[in-house]
Amino acid sequence: MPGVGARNLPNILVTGTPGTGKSTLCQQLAEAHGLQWIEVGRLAKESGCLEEYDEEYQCPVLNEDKILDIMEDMLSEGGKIVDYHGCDFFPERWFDIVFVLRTDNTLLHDRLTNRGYTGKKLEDNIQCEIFQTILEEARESYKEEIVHELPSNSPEEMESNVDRIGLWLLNWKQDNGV
Ligand code: DAT
Repeated sequence: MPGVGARNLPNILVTGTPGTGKSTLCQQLAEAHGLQWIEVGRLAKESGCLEEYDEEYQCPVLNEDKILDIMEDMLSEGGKIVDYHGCDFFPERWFDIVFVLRTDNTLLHDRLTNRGYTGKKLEDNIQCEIFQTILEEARESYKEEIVHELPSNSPEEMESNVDRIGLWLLNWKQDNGV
């Protein structure tokens, strides 16, 4: 059976609170498997999808309609690994599997402090992880069976996540005759 929308390769969504390791994981997977890594934050910046600065949340507001238009053609090809700290505004049909990275609060606090986050921005992101906001968002937005929580506390867990997703990709290719 061909994949959803007859894609030749699947699309993978990697989501989670900032600092949980999305970029690190996606970069390794892209290099190992020839997937195209789409960093939504970077793409939004480069393609003029960031609007006025939100003083409260200390980040620019994303024009969701505009970025979705830009991503549509890319995603319909398949073979993409999408990296973003949110997941509820993407069309459900885009993704074959969704991974939500999770990190212990104290470790995350250190990672975000090293990144220069302070004050409300730092506290909001830690709260986001404590309340598993992104995991809930993913479970509400996609079929439960395609949403997987992955611990991302140590280099060993990162390696195991890379291996696990690589194996899933191999199985997908076999199942779809690629
Ligand atoms: P994100 O893209 O989710 O914001 P990142 O990949 O930039 O996160 O990682 C943030 C920092 O934390 C970076 O210095 C790498 C480190 N890191 C990420 N995942 C890790 C892990 N599983 N073990 C150890 N360090 C990790």
